[in-house]
Amino acid sequence: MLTYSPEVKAALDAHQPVVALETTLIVHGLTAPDNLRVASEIEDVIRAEGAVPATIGLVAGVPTIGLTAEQLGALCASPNVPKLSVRDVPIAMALNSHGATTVASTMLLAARAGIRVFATGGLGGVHREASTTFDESADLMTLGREPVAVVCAGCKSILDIGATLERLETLNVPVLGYRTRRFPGFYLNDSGFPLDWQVDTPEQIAATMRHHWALHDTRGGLVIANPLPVEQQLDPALHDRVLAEGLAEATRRGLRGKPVSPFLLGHFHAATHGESLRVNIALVLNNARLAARVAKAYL
Ligand code: PSU
Ligand code: MN
Repeated sequence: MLTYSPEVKAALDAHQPVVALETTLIVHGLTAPDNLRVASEIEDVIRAEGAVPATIGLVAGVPTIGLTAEQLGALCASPNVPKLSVRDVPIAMALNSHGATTVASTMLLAARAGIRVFATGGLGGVHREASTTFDESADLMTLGREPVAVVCAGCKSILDIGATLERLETLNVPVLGYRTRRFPGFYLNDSGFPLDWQVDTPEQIAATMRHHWALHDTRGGLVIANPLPVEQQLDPALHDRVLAEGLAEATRRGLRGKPVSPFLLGHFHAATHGESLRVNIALVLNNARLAARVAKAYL
């Protein structure tokens, strides 16, 4: 059902540390030509830490664990590559479609491949006005099910962060602040919401993973919340202004469902003249570095 790159297959067989990476972030969250360069920078950070990156996506209907540079290039170059959530994966397989995987569908495929650590930018979550639109990312449900630790900079600031944290609690998903007691706000170091738990080392994270899966028969994910250092964050005043404009514009356009997150990220990148792009790239690299250290500590 899954295809592996030779590098990832060899690493998994030899019980070496492997870090999963998603493709929606690359294909829909960033733009050409930055996206391909960033994809390889993320992989380089993981290799430099002594772990093996496994970028995940669908190539002509085949779920692929460890896309080659050529395969990633094809996903980035093909027009209209669908953003695949968990429920879309079997359909894309049946139709031999390319596909970019989200946090949710990357977790699903990573779990099937036996990969326990995954680095991304920000989680999906409960959208603002979800009480009328019901728009809650499948990332949350999937965190409740699939045994993968997701290293992220919190959830995207376009979301209802308080509601997202409440849902994670309901779903029994541990949320660990890495060297912080504040939930990070993606572009911002601090979302304004407190966390119950802080951990300070990859070993503490790995020990939590072991206990979680021992208690739950290897079911359910964990969130490792890894803030960008405050000096690298987006200027909070600029952030708040651009966010308000973007939300108003998304409403004006009547956007619903899958296009909402890519639209708002694109709006940020344009309205901040690339400053949010710099921050987005920095936080993903920061997460990749920590994820590699966690994968090594978990062995
Ligand atoms: N993090 C980023 N950029 C992104 C995403 C995460 O820095 O584009 C993607 C992830 O793939 C996440 C998705 O799963 O946004 C959430 O989309 P939605 O809200 O439609 O579930
Ligand atoms: Mn949605």
